[in-house]
Amino acid sequence: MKVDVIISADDIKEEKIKGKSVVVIDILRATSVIVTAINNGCKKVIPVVSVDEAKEIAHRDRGMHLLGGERRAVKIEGFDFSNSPLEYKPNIVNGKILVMTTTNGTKAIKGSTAAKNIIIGAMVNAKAVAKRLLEINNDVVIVNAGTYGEFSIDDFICTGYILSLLKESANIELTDISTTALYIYEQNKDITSFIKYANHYNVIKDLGLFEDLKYCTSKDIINVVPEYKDGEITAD
Ligand code: 3SL
Ligand code: MG
Repeated sequence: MKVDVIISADDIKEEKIKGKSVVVIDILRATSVIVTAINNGCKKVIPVVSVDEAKEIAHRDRGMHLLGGERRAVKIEGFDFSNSPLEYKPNIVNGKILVMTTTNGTKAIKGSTAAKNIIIGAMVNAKAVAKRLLEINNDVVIVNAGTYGEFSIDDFICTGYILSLLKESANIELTDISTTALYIYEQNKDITSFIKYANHYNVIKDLGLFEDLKYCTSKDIINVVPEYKDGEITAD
């Protein structure tokens, strides 16, 4: 099993992901939201790139749909929820469909459609993601959503954690960038010692969202592995 890494949504190339199993990671905060919502009973998540598309889908049946996401890290006007995973509680999401648009995360998911499978990963479900990848046993590309088209430390360290979990149970072939992600994780297993240097970590911190940061950097508190297929994210 070969594992490669793409560093931002803007760097996805079809030839790099075609036929591969992709894991999309945006721990701050889109994929942490998706994993949490699905774990809390959300029927499915529909990721879209634009605000207008999200509103158009949700307004087809406003009672069934929740509108969630962000622009510049804050709630979008007319939306029900922001991009804080802590808002997606069981009593809010159970049985509902979440239509979601975020700056980088939903863009990375929609940009990965040439892949064989698209798995939604975060720190909160990393162990479950690694287990699923071992079951699938296909070459993997870990797509980091990044931030505004740029490399983001937060997604990269989560990538390193997933690589460390894969390495524990399988003989994996690493590209140089995968080796770098693994190395950085191994030097910073507590996560925060390195993530604190990420620009986006400090954007969320400056907004006072300390609980979001604590939650999104928690390892393995959720067992579900959401998967994107035909425009929707669900879990078995
Ligand atoms: O870019 C994204 O997809 C978001 O997760 C960013 S934010 O953390 O909600 O600002
Ligand atoms: Mg992010």
